Amino acid sequence: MDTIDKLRESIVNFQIKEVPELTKKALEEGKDALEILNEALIKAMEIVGEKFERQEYFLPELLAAAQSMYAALDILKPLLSKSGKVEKIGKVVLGTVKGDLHDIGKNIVKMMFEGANFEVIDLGRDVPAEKFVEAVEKEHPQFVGMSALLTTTMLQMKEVIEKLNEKGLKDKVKVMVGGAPVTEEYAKEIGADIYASNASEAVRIAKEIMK
Ligand code: B1M
Repeated sequence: MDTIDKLRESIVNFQIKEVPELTKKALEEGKDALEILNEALIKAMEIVGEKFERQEYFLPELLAAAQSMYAALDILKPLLSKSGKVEKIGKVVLGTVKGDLHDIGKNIVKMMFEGANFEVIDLGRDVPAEKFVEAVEKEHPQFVGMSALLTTTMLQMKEVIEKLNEKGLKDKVKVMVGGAPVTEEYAKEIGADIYASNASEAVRIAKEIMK
């Protein structure tokens, strides 16, 4: 078992005390921060989700695993969002939609955007449609990004787009959507401009648009 495997296991088993040490060890061994994120942290949360579905894990375990993941993410954050002093290449308003408390994916998207030199206005989680619209009005971003992890809350994305339309703002900003239940098809159906299945893809597409 290499260090990445051990780190993944320690997140799945919420051994939060071991997590910082293993994360630092993986970095010392020369593992790339992005590789650690994808192979240990994100994979661990997939396994945790499967255990929840099989009713091996319940809410407290989900939460403990999420806390363990954050213990690793805190160490990786400066490496993932390291941005030079060069001018920002664009602005993104980002949040998890109303009714949804899942913010790990949104926070990873934020870090990756910051790492690519975008300015990110983070609205947090459980963000009502009006707040997204207000932020677009005030901040004039090139992108508004919404994350949803529940099949029930992804419907909120449509509401935000409708409200942007009502205010005549829809053509002034590119709407980006993502999160586990969201699909390219759904994005098209609700009139979103961009669908991204993961954080790296989200940033790659945004950078292409800014060119
Ligand atoms: Co919950 N949860 N959860 N949960 N949870 C899921 C999502 C679930 C799939 C688990 C399962 O049943 N297998 C299920 C949803 C079922 C459904 O709707 N289809 C579920 C449920 C049911 C619930 C509750 C309803 C449980 C209950 O109370 N009975 C409850 C809801 C609370 C609420 O939101 N109102 C709940 C609560 C929680 C916790 C609070 C305990 C915790 C969240 C802690 C936190 O986020 N701070 C939690 C967790 C941890 C999970 C799982 C296990 C892991 C989610 C995660 O962080 N994944 C999850 C299982 C799963 O997803 N398989 C589950 C890692 C993260 C990096 O991935 O967020 O997908 P993800 O982000 C990716 C991409 O999707 C993409 O990039 C990211 C990185 O590459 N991406 C974007 C995300 N947003 C993007 C935006 C973009 C572009 C790309 O553009 C803007």
